Order: sequence, then structure tokens, then C-alpha cells
Amino acid sequence: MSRKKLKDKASINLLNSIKKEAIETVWDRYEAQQPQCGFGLLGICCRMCNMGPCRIDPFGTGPQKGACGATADTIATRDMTRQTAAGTASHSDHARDLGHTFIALGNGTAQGYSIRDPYKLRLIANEYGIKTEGKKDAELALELGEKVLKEFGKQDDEPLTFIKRAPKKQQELWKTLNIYPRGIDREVVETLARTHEGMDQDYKNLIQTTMRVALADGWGGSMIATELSDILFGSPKPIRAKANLGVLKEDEVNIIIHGHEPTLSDVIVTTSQDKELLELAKQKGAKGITVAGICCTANEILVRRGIPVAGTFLQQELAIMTGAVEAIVVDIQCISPGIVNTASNFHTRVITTSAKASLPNTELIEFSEDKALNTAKEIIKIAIENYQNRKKEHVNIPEESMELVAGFTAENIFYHLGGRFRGSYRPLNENIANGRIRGVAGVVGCDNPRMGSGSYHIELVKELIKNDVLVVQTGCAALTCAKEGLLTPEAAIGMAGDGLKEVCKTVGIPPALHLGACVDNSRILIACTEMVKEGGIGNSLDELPVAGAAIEWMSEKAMAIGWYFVASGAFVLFGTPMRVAGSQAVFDYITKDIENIVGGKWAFEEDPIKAAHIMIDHIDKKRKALKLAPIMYAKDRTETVNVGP
Ligand code: XCC
Ligand code: SF4
Repeated sequence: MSRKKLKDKASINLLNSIKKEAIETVWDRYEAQQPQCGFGLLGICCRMCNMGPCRIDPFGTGPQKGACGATADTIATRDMTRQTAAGTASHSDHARDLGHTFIALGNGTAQGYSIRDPYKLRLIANEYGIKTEGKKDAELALELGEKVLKEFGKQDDEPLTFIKRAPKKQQELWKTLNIYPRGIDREVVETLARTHEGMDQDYKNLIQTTMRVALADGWGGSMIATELSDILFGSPKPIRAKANLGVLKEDEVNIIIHGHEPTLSDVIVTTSQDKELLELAKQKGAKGITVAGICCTANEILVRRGIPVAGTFLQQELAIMTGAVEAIVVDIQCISPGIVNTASNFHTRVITTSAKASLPNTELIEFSEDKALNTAKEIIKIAIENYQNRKKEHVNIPEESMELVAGFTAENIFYHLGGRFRGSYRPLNENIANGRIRGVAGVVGCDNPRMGSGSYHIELVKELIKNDVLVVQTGCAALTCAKEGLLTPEAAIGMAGDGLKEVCKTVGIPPALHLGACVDNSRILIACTEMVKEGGIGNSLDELPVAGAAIEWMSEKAMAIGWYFVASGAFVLFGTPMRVAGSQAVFDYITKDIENIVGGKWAFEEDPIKAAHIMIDHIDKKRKALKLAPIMYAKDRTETVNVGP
């Protein structure tokens, strides 16, 4: 059933041919879970203490309180709050590791790293109050690394460095509402404490905590990860590459890198070009070494180095099923345990590299900065040696791979919109104000068999660009749309509305811009802030004609992202609700009332076309409030959905 909505040809063909060999996939396991627990879906099951587990009867005939007296409001919210903290923790722990890499680099103990964007190093060091004059890169890296790490354990109420970038109105609001985040770790710890049995039971108070811990992600952990990665691995520039399983090569050693951290994958990419290793590959009968990415690791090395993308989250098992992958090297996050079983049916070696993310029955080759090059070499050698174990009869690489352009950032977008000599957000703002572009929408997040297995992203983006909405993307949503050809300048010609098409044609950009990995949603915050600064389309984030969606969201990280956008004043749409629908009060609060408090709010809609029009209606509502010009080439929208005043 769930596979019916999967539209990716490469995946469908591969799955159809593999079915005979009876190897289970995420779709099979998802089906086996049906029907899923209604209490779980509604968020009204609590396991917080050992008087429980308790559940609330959704029909009102059974118990309406847990043993301790907790209601559906408390139970549903408390879980969502904790999940959001887990999301913040994931992005922020990733950022912390980058801080350590900076320190190692500064101390001269990091192997294989250098500062690829020394200009940005100085910019960010300045922002952190570090004197940069006359200092060498390494010296600055050390100082910056130390300062950044302090942001995590900070005990005073001094604001996080990057949150000072936010528009004045948002900062004032966050202070008044007491959701201005303090130390990043402190917010995560306090959230865990507040959600312990017998602590915060008031859902409004819990939602306040949710927003504070999420803001510590968006303007804290995630933004730090983005900025440090740019400094270390180079700020992205528009770059052409290819995506989908067809990037794997029949006559080469194929190495998949999967997860989230660029620290290892970047060194693997470099090392894969090592003469000695290429020679070894030849000796083993391979023509070369191909490195391809999955999930956000793919995004990190795609936007900076143009490394091909093998696939999205849902394609991790499929990549192995091509029978042509010598090693799948994983670091952290979104690593499905299912890959171990898949790999056991082929010659593929599963190599874990972080003790924080280990998988049973796999080998751990632990990665650390001081021996990064050696580790990368060791891993690539294992893959090369494994090439001879590949079984010809197993090899089944789909043909599909698609051209794409990636590598846009908050800093470089305006070069493209304004041309090299008019570098500012003025052209973007002007084109929004004059109605050529309706607004901007972020379409981000995971692909999920519960929804369209990726296809919802595609339908959503097509509908948005058709209605002159410029789309920005990150995560697996970006990779999904890349596979469909939506991240090419040509896509604007066939698919975009007349206004958006004009802009894309003039500047030569795709109608959907790839902004990077999931931590790089922070780039969207910065871009929106720049739009406010430029003026004319809103004086604070909540006034901008923008909207965001993670229609196929899956991970807790997506919840943290969604919440930091809502708290920052944005309208955020998920395909299916977070697990709070068992409380009408909470559901109404986050989809309606909260807009009067922070300016942003949630919407839940699974149908991608309806979802697009809910977003468009929100954008139009903002345009109306700003008295912007009518849409220049307006078409009648038959799908209009009313989302209130
Ligand atoms: Fe994971 Fe970032 Fe989701 Fe993709 S989009 S499935 S979180 S890899 Ni972040
Ligand atoms: Fe039940 Fe309350 Fe314990 Fe939750 S905290 S399991 S509702 S008794």
C-alpha cells in the first residue's frame, strides 16, 4: 500500500526486481506495523513513570486521566516537548563536534583539515568578539572553537551569539515571552527536567519550553553547525551534480557515505582520489572509486564539492540492493538499522564510525580528527578489497540519475538575484513587492512511507512554483526534488508561473534552490532576516510573505526545526500532526491561538496540492496585510483553501 505512492522510478524498478529475493524493506516493515497504535498516534499514552503506562480514552468513555492525574493535554504536550529537545540535542551535538574539530585544528592535532573559507572565519570570529588582526587561521580557529563550545554550557543569561542576528521585534518578543534561549545544553537539560513526572503539567507552559529549546537549535546549534562547516569545508557556491542510484558505477568501487557530519565524509572524498588507493583499485579490477552520499551527508558534500547523491533517507537500503556497493560508511542520525539485514544479503560492508551511533553486527572504525586521514584510508581500503566479493549476478544499478544545481546560501543568493554588481536582497524584495514572485516557501525534511515516500514533496513544490512561489530546500526534500529535475534552471521554463519564470530566466537560477543539509535550515532564518533588513516586505519575520513545510517529516529533528520556525514567526505545515491530536486544546492552541503570541503557527495537511494552497493562502494573507501589489501574472486558483483572516 505505502509503496503505491512511491514515484521514484529508480526505486520502483529496483524494488520490483528485488521482491523475488524476498529481502525486506522499510515499506514491508511499515506495512507490518499496520494498523498502528491509535493511542500512540494521538499522543495520549504516557510512560513517564512506573505507575504507568497510562492511556486516555479518546472516545471519552474510559479514563480521562493517568494514575497521577495527568490529562490528555499534559500527556500529549509533554512528549512533544521532549521530542523537540531530542531534535535540538541532535543538531547541537553535531555542532559541538565541529567546535572540537576547530580546537584540534588550532592545536595542530587535526589530520587532513584546513580552513577553506578564511574570510568567513574572520567574519564569524568578529561576531564572537575575537580580535582578528594579524592572527593566523589556526590561531583564530582555536579561539573560535573555544568560544563556540562555551555557548553550550553557558550559565549566565547573556544571549547566544547568533541569536543577536534576529530582527529586533523577534528578540523583544522572545524576551517578553520568556522563550529567549540561554545556554544550548541548559535548554535541553531544563526541558528534560521540566518534563519529568510531577513537573510541568500546564500545556501552555510546556509549549513555551518547547519553543525555547527549539530556538536554541535554530539560532544556536544548527546555525553554529552551518557556519563552522562553511569555514572548515568552504562556503557553498552554485555547483552542478547528479542525483539518484544511477550515479553508482558498474565498473568502479562504490562507497556510500551516509549520515550527517561532513567531518569524515569530506576526508573520504579527498582520500578517494589518492593515487596509491586508485592504483590498488585498479589492481583489484576496478576502473576507479566512486563516492556517493545519502541523507544529509550527501547534502554536505554535494553543496561544497559536487559529489553525486545516491539517494534519500528511504533509499539507504535500496543503494545496497544495487549489489554494487562495496561499503556503506555511516556516522550519525537517520541510519536505519534495517541496512544491516539488507547488507547481509549482499557483499556490502556496513562500517559505523561513531560510538554514538552503533549498529549490532557491524564493524566500528571509530573516527577522530587526529587520525582522520588514516581512518579514511583504512575504510577505503576495506571497500577496495571487498570489490572482488561483488557478485556479477547481483549487480542491478538503475539507470536513473538527474542533473541538478545545488550550493545556494543566504550570502550568495543575492548575487544571483541581483547580478554580480548589485549584490543585495533588493532585487528579491522588489520582485516580491511588485508581485512577480508571490513569496518564498521552504520545502524541507524527510521522506516517509507514511506519506508519499518522497512524491508529496514533488507535487507540493510543483504546485508552489506554478503559483510563482520561489522555493528553498534542504534535507531529503531537496534530494527528492533534485531527482525529479526541479533543481535545474530549465525547470523554471516548463513548470514555473510566468512571474517566477521571468526572474529565474533572467538570473539563470532554478525555481527551487538547494540550501544544504538540515542544519542549514538556519540559512533560511538568515535569508529571511536579510529580507527584513532590506525592507519593503515586512518589518519582522512574522510579517514576511513566506511559509514552510516538511510534509513528509519523520524525525524529532524536524519537530525542532518546525518549532523554531513557528517561534520565529513562520507558518509551518506538516503532512500529519505531531502526536498531540488527542488533545483538542493543544491542537487548537498550536494551529490557531499561538499565531497571536509569536506570529507563527502550525498547519497539518497530507494532500500536497491542498498543502500548497494552504501555504499560498498564508502568503497571500501576508501580502494583503503589507498592501503589496497584486500578483503580476495571476491565474485563477481553483484549489484555494480558506485559512482564516
Ligand atoms: Fe534525516 Fe537530514 Fe529527515 Fe533526511 S531530512 S531523513 S532528518 S537526513 Ni533532515
Ligand atoms: Fe501515568 Fe502520570 Fe506516570 Fe504518566 S506520569 S505514566 S500519566 S502516572
